[in-house]
Amino acid sequence: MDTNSQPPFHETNEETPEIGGGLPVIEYWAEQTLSPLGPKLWKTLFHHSACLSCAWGTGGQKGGFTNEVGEKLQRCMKSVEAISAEIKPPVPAQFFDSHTIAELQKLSSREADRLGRLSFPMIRRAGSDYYERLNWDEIYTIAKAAFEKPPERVASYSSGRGSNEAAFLLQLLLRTLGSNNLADCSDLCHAPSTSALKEMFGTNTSIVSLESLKQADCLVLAGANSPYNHPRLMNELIKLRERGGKVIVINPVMEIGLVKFGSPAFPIKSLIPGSDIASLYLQPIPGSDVALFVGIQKALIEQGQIAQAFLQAHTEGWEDVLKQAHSLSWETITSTCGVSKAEIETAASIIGTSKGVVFAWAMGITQHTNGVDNVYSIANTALISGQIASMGAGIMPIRGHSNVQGFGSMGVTVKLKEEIKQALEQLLGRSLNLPKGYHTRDLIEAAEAGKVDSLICVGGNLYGANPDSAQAKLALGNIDTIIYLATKPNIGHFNGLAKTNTIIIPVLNRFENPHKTTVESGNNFVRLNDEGKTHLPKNADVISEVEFLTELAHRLLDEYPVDWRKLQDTRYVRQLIARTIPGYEKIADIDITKEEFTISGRIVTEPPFKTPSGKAKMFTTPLPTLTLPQAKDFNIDERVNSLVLALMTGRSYSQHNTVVYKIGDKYRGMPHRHCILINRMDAEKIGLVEHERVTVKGDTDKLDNVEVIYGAVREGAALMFYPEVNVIFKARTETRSGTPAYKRVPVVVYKESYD
Ligand SMILES: Nc1nc2c(c(=O)[nH]1)N[C@H]1C(S)=C(S)[C@@H](COP(=O)(O)OP(=O)(O)OC[C@H]3O[C@@H](n4cnc5c(=O)[nH]c(N)nc54)[C@H](O)[C@@H]3O)O[C@H]1N2
Ligand SMILES: Nc1nc2c(c(=O)[nH]1)N[C@H]1C(S)=C(S)[C@@H](COP(=O)(O)OP(=O)(O)OC[C@H]3O[C@@H](n4cnc5c(=O)[nH]c(N)nc54)[C@H](O)[C@@H]3O)O[C@H]1N2
Ligand code: SF4
Ligand SMILES: [Mo]
Repeated sequence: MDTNSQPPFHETNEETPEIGGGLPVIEYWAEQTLSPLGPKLWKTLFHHSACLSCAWGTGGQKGGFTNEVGEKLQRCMKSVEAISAEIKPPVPAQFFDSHTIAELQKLSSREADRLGRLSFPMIRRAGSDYYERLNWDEIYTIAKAAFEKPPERVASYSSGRGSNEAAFLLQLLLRTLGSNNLADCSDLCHAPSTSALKEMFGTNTSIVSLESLKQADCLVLAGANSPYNHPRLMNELIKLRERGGKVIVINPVMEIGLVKFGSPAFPIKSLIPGSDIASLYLQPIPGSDVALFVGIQKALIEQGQIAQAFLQAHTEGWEDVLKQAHSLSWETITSTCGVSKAEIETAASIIGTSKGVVFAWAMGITQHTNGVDNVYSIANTALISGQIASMGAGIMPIRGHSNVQGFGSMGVTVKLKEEIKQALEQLLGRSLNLPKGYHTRDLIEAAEAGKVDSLICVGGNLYGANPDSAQAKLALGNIDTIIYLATKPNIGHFNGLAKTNTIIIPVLNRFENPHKTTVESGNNFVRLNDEGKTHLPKNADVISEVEFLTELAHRLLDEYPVDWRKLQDTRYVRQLIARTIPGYEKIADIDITKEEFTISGRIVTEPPFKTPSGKAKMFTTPLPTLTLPQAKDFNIDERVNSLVLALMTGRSYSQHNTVVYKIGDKYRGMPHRHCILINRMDAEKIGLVEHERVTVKGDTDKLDNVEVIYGAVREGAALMFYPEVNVIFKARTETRSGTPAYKRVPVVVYKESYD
């Protein structure tokens, strides 16, 4: 660390390693390579398809280990983790005959995933204690009847692992039926980024390419735990530091891998000693990033680092944004964000004096009731400093699932782009005046109110991903028919049961499909996945997502507006995509040229922006009022010694969203999932010592017997893992995007038995 103003929040426990990444990563590769599944794993790694795991993106036609700019050895252990889970043997057929629903409901996320691959369709009928095998005739009969219900009462939910082709077909099917209820996991994730970027820049995604990032000499990384969730971004940070650049990390938790990271991509200089990552590490109060960024803006003004000419030429609304930063007092700013003026000034002077700054962020920014304001405030900072729209500078939301962005581009969203709407209208030969549509939270609420009859889930775990698990269960239980398309069993299949019929359709994944598919990375690069073969035994009764969706559509709509069965050949889907989806023109030739491409109109290396006026639109960002309830508001006995904290909920080292691979998180010193990471000072306030067991209570439920772990988290805040923690709190959402405030959950912590 090359800052002297280190805040006092960095004490970790004795179990925590000194660097992120490092040798354990290599040990994991070795362990997996030597396991019985090792040969299959390596075959899959070399298959020409995109990495399953995160949206940073690699693989595709250039081979499993090459990224879009041709660099080799671009594959991290998270991709191994994801593949290893997918190449597991099938769940034995007799397993479901011999385990009741009640037994299945007791499985943890990890146990459910470890059962193996799903390899035949199943149904759980109303009142039955079991999932039983089902034949395709009956599946389509039930599914057809379900989706013939009034269009406003049918819906879909999707998760970003499927292909662009499946996503396109899903939205075409729903919209042809007259439904706009296309809920998607992005509603729980980057929807605030999409919303803010669309308004400010006229585009929904990152405007920085990987090539451009490589020219930056400063990266601001806010609310992203990249060593865990986008590990190859760490290589870019290491290279940036090596060329003399600076990294500013903004995160209430001092994540060890953001301080020092040992990367296997640089085996000698980095892997064991570790490379310095953060030049400056700021630890704001959870949910206060707007105040911190307004503080940076204020310091930029005071340091004379405002790009006045740029603002005048290329932006609108800048006067009010500058006025806000100017007029807010330092006292208000620093007391809201909990970061000192000196540190904020240091951040501003790094940003003001760097040649190219990229501002990147993830869930620590979006999952708040003011997530959209958070994104505005980051983009305002980029604009004010003129650090945008040139090579090496700009704004870069770091996306989640490996094809979540592709789902959005294909129109799987309740906020359909005007261009896509018009193209669909042409295809349908009628106007598409669809109702508002349910995003994920609206879907849960509507289902709870009995307004949804039928739901198709293309991947994901709607039950496990939502806050207030009891509400999610109840809501899903009000839906007549739910059809889950999935590769692996998860807790949602057992707890998210429909009222009448719950059907699980086992699907092929990206490297097994009998046809080619495509996906889009967070850096706007489209990759082509070759055909593949499944390792599942010959008698496995699995289907591709594309085949299921087109067959269902054919049975519902015959040949309107397209010959659906013909679309089982995905080349035709790509032709439709080329005609319908802005920026995707090049997909029309991809089957012939094999040329993967950057979507046109996304990357901005010089103004104008993509808004109608060509100017970026700036918005002022009110500072949040970050109060917490009092212990008595949680209805606990006042004699109990307790502490109210702002709980951040997120991912451990070895999990992918709701799917847990390993129970511990060694880099945070958390030995299992039933831990709360808190600051020692907070623990001592109520007489706790490390490893003691406490109760953590939210506004819906509590978890008992939670182990206290001391961590480098700032005072007043704490961290726990989802999906388990989702039982204890209700959704408070960002109103413009519907995204739940997973990163600032008010909880009370106490010991159950006090005399
Ligand atoms: N291996 C792996 N890779 C993944 C995933 C996975 O589960 N496993 N999930 C994928 C998906 S869908 C997503 S969305 C991404 C998620 O990637 P991330 O966004 O990196 O994941 P999170 O664990 O949610 O945590 C984000 C970080 O935000 C910090 N944080 C919490 N509150 C605040 C705040 O108020 N302000 C700031 N500045 N920081 C805060 C937390 O301390 C944490 O370090 O990763 C994707 N990649
Ligand atoms: N408390 C809390 N809750 C959160 C978050 C948080 O940070 N804190 N993060 C939120 C975020 S960012 C997200 S994105 C959501 C994630 O929510 P989801 O996307 O709904 O959940 P996943 O756990 O990614 O879904 C995993 C399942 O997808 C299925 N699957 C995997 N591959 C395929 C495939 O190729 N095809 C099909 N059809 N199915 C497949 C498997 O059955 C697997 O069990 O969770 C959200 N929930
Ligand atoms: S960083 Fe993401 S895309 Fe790259 S190999 Fe790792 S999980 Fe896959
Ligand atoms: Mo996500």
